[in-house]
Amino acid sequence: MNPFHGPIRPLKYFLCDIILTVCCVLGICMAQTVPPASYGPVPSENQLRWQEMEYYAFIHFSLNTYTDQSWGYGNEDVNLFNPTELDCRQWARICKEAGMKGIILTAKHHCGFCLWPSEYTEYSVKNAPWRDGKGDVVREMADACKEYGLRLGIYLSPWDRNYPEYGKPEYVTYFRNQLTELLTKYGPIFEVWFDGANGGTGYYGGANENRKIDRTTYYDWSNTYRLIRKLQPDIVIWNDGGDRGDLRWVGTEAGFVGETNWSLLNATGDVPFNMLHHGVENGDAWVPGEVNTSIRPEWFYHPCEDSKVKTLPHLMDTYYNSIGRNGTLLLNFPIMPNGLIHENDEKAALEFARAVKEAFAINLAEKTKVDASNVRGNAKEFGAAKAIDGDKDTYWATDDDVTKASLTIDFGKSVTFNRFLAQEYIRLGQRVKAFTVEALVDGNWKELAKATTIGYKRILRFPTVKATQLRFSITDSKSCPVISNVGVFNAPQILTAPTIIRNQSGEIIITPADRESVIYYTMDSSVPTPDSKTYSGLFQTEGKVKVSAIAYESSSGKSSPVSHEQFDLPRKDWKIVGVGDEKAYAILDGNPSTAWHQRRNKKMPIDLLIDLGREQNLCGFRYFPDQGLWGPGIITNYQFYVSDDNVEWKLVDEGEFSNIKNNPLWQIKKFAPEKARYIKLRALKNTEGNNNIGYAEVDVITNG
Ligand code: FUL
Repeated sequence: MNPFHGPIRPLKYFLCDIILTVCCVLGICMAQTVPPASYGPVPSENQLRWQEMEYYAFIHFSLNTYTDQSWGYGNEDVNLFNPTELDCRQWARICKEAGMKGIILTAKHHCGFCLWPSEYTEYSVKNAPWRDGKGDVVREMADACKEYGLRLGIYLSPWDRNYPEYGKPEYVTYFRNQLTELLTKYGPIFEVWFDGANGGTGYYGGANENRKIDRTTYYDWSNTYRLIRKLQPDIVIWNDGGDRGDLRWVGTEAGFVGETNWSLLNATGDVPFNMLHHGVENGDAWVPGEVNTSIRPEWFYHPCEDSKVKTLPHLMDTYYNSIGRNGTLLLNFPIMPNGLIHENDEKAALEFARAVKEAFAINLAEKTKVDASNVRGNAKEFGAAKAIDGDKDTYWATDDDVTKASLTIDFGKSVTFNRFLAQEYIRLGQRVKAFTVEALVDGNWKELAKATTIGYKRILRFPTVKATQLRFSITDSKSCPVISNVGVFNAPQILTAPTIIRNQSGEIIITPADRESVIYYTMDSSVPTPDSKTYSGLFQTEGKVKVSAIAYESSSGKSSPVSHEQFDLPRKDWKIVGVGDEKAYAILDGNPSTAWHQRRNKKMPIDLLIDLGREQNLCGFRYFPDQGLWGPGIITNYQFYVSDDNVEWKLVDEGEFSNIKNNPLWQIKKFAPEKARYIKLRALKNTEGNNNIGYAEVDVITNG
């Protein structure tokens, strides 16, 4: 009887079936040993080369350096420019020692002053006393970069507050002529940087007026880009000025990109903040994020910031939140009036470089036993071992239909670690949408971290753990995952400086970042040590005070950097007048993370009126804008009034808070001394162009 209940087939057909089946199986295997096809947009060679640079410098230097301004108006005297010790080799040496791969120089900032002797304007180094008008900072920078093996980049501000024709088509020709000079006379340029700022007002050859342009059309970017790519085919274009370049701004100058960070955007259409910050998951163009931030609060040099250079913990956070989140890091050095980088900035940059090197010195994943839940076609060339072979051009990949897969690292013994690093092979696109990291501790899997995108590089931090195995599980991916590298590290702990605030009652509150450390503080400007006073809870102060504090960990004997804060008058008796909202006192609570907004139905100008309780000797004020990312209502143009009686008001200061939108720092304004009991901060304009005004803190500066 035929067991298959069908007609009996000749033996030769069975043989054919077997051969066919074997061929099919082999065929599938062979198809799967072909590398994965690319998925979605992929980087260009220029973008890849740029991404692999990871870390490079910004240099801010111009006439602002001599006027203590953030943005020059365009009428500053060229004679101010006379750096007596200018040495681009010092800048290059520091950048090189700091592990950077290039330098982007502000060849022209918004004030229009040119650091090279442009033949198209008189507003340049050629009319400055420096080197008798024969100097060229761009040339010296290019030579120094060459000597130190660094790549050179150029910042050329599209907004020019000096040029008389700014706003007319003639300026676009001028701008392109300048670009041509910069892109033809100084060797290879790796990146060109077009700042999007356009405050409108300026000197403009003496017109002193407000000039509005449409940033999406005025510069005719497509033709400008064509010119750039013709002159420098290997360049990448950064543009925040209304047209998609090769790279994108990440929506903040504070030094971080979103935890979810796609290197994609849509080639056309608006790019609101959330897209800049996170990219667009299904964007149709490869436009990766560059995190630009300064080593001090401001971009240009201000002597008052010599003590505000970012601390090691701050810079390490920046590292993890930029390079560790699929971004590059563009870290700025402001140049001093003498033409050098300040020693504090150098020290901070080198300390930062040492700490990064130390954190990633030993990859515990190297030479371990790795295994993957799925390997493309079971082929060795796509096996898990390719993710730990130190070769950026090999990768672990799965079969095409797999979007969830895990890779397990068996250390073969118990090891201690607190960092995990992963890299996708981005030549084939960015794919991973979600992943977890677990450790095998005492025979049980324990989740250490959960994250979303990977991209070129993702680094996760978690509390130190001791484990024998680590499991990296991709839980969602747009297409089969392609992982070129994984790493496991044990980074030394770095203590973060405590925060110090004084609340409205005059109480000092010191908070450590790490709850287990002890706080020591001083109030006489001396550096606190474990022999200083121990902070055991808030304490009352009167009058002006200075507080310095450290966090100290007795088990390791390590201390944090020192925090310093200086407080003017206590604000106990201050009253916010006429708003009828208790929440408004967030402005006076000393806490920079709480804010209050004026009602939106008010019309501009919008006033904030404060009764100081009694007459004070005023000589300035401070404004700290709402730090929120959404609709912070930051004041850009202001007037400041004082009064004895809340009836007669005197205008004592007015102006702009330059660059406050991108860099919402404390704004400090001084004016000629005035005795008064009432103050009024009048907002004339905000960053969003509406009538919502936000304040985190407002304070006064007094004489005596
Ligand atoms: C900003 C500018 O307005 C700042 O002055 C600085 O140059 C920074 C890098 O970009 O938008």
